Amino acid sequence: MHRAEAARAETTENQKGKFGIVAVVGQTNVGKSTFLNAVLGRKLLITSSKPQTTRNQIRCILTTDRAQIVFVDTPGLHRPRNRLGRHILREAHRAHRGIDAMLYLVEPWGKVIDADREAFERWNRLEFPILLLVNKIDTAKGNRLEETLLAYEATGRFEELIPISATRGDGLGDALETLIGYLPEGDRLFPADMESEQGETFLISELIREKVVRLTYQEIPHSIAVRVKWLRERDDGLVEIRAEIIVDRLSQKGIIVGKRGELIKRIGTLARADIEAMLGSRVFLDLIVKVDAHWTRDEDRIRQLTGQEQL
Ligand SMILES: Nc1nc2c(ncn2[C@@H]2O[C@H](COP(=O)(O)OP(=O)(O)OP(=O)(O)O)[C@@H](O)[C@H]2O)c(=O)[nH]1
Ligand SMILES: [Mg+2]
Repeated sequence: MHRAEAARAETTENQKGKFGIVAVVGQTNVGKSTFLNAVLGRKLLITSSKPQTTRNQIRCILTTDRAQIVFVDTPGLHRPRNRLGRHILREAHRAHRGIDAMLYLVEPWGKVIDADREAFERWNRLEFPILLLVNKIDTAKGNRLEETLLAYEATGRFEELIPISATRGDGLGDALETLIGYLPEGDRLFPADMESEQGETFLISELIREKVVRLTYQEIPHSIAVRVKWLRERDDGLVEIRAEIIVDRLSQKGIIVGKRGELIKRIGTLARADIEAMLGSRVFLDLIVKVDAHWTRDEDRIRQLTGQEQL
């Protein structure tokens, strides 16, 4: 029987749906957020080629005719170099609590990397199934994919090992179907059209942060935060947004503004396009850069500026 037919047959046989909370975990930059955007069919999470793009646990909801899955995107595992890094890592480790399954993402490295071995050593008695997704198979040369699958299988940690490419969309249906098979039966907890547990202002601040992270280098992506100061819908439908890009040091302000204000203008144009797509209305975005000296070293400021309840 064709896979889709089999799935349909199973749905009619088994009327009770599946419900589960699933954490998406792995080293920084392996493509966790890209994978989730692809599965959700919508850009809810920010992504970039720089490490430590995701800073919080972020919950997104996928509802199909067979299942409702609450995916928890997590910050990537990494060796923290400062207080902000340690805060981000703590967020990642919190993701083990109260979940029904875990998707662990790796790249086709050809072996189990040391950082993953260290992560597995921390897992003592995990009471949920873990599925390995080998992402970025479009980049795998020679036998790298097979070697990766064999090496991770040999750790004995995974119920399933599935090759995917989040950017090309390869293997995503397979990954989802296999995952649903491991979820407990249960009723939906959320309305079918609810896609995110995050507030609008958090999503907007993330879209702006994504542009800064993508357009800057070295320490800048790790030194900024974005805060939406206010948001107002005018009678003619235009949404006015005032947001601050917060930097750690005065010297970073000039870099973000750029020569003759060119960089901040580019950040604003790109962010506005994404925010308009998300809100479905025209947006006027006013961005200002503000210095909050050494916020990345102050635990309270870190919590406030990376938090999801900003307004
Ligand atoms: N070639 C290729 N690149 C990918 C694929 N999936 C993700 N990427 C790229 O990998 C980079 C990191 O993607 P993210 O989704 O931000 O990675 P992440 O794991 O969420 O990173 P953190 O949030 O820092 O932990 C981006 O440049 C993506 O475009 C893939 O299947 N193939
Ligand atoms: Mg991410």
